Amino acid sequence: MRRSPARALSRPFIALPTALALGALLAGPAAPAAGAGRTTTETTVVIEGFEFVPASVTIHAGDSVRWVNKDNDEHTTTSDEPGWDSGLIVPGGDFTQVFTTPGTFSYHCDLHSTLTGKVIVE
Ligand SMILES: [Cu+2]
Repeated sequence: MRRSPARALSRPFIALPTALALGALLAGPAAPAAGAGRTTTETTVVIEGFEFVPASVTIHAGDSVRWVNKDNDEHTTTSDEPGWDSGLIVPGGDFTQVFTTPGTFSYHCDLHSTLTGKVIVE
């Protein structure tokens, strides 16, 4: 009985970023395209006290999530399914991932199995 207004999103907005994201997945963290001029939202997740805060974020396709490590230990943000892997994020470091495909994406820290979170892309 759930309505899914997300389905109404027009696909032309998703097609190009998807291609870019696929490239990013293959090549690792990609530098943001300079002057791309797309209007997107960036949501910040703080890694603090060995937790992702907030542990669950909801964004729209085309938006990005930026993880900022405020712990004194290294962490990663790594999708449970094949998707993205930040590699080590040093204390004070950050990592940004663009999400172009609607869905629910669970992730974890490769170094600390108790660190888990999810990104819901509408
Ligand atoms: Cu960790």
